[in-house]
Amino acid sequence: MPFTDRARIHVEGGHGGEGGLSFRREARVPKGGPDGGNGGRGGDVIIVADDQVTDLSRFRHAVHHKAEAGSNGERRIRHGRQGADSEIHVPPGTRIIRDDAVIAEVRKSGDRVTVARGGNGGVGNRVFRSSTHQAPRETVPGGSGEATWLALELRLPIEVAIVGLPNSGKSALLVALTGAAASVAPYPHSTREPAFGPLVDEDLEIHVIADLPGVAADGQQRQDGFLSQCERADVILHCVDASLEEPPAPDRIAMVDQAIAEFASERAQRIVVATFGDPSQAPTWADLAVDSVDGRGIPDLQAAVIGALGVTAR
Ligand SMILES: Nc1nc2c(ncn2[C@@H]2O[C@H](COP(=O)(O)OP(=O)(O)OP(=O)(O)O)[C@@H](O)[C@H]2O)c(=O)[nH]1
Ligand SMILES: [Mg+2]
Repeated sequence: MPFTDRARIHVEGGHGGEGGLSFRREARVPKGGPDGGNGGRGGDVIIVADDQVTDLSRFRHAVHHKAEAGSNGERRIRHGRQGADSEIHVPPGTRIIRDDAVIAEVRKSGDRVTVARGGNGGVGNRVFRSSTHQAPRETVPGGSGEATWLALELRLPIEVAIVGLPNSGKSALLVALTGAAASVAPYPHSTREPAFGPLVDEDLEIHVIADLPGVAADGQQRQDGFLSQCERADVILHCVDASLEEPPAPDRIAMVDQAIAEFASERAQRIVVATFGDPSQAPTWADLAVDSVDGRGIPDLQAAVIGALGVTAR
């Protein structure tokens, strides 16, 4: 299933169990009293962050999530059982949105948010008994569970985002920096999904680098792209093909900067990388030049990324 970072789901708490209507019937007891128990509460729908879940693709087919109903109150003052909660497992970093507003976010594995409460259990006729009202037939029905549509949005916890125009060498750079098995090909849009690779620093800490497809050749954001995933990145590696003359590199840089502006964090450090470049002569518009195919300039870039992460992470 293709990587998916957005979903729409419908959630509904369980219905409350009905209040019981019943009278005690015993041999030789002429007037049995009311003995209907209360209904059980409906279960809640709870969103749970789970690091075993990596994206939201499962919600393409799992749209409706309903918790179990409470069971009905029964004779002999037996109260209904509470309905089981329904847990929806999502990746850490998922935002929960209702009516275009973010209502919650589950950040680390184990975080939980109740998104639809179950209905209250009904009240059985036993409760309505009084000295003047010996044989009540009143009950209160179980309440409906809350129901709503929600949007889910995954923001990956990536530290370094690689962005750039199609065919600018993003995937080749990811491979050179991390050894990831990303698809590298001499035609635009060969990468359809984000690809990830680990960059290991001197303390053997792993930093996740992601190749984010998503800018079209005209600088527009592609609808099927994943540019918004650069939001959490501390470092943005902006690939610019140094072998291309037209449009001029500064114009190409501005196009991509504009496409990521709505997502990139203000504190993110940006490194402009001249790909297809000569590391001994970085162009004036670039911070560094590399050749991702023969690996020249890559160790310097790795050091620059780790240095930048150290500054951002403090
Ligand atoms: N010589 C040289 N070739 C490169 C370099 N970077 C990328 N290439 C080649 O350029 C072509 C495109 O590179 P990709 O890494 O697939 O480009 P991309 O930006 O990921 O492209 P899309 O995913 O299609 O947008 C491939 O054939 C790469 O081998 C580089 O620094 N030097
Ligand atoms: Mg690619």
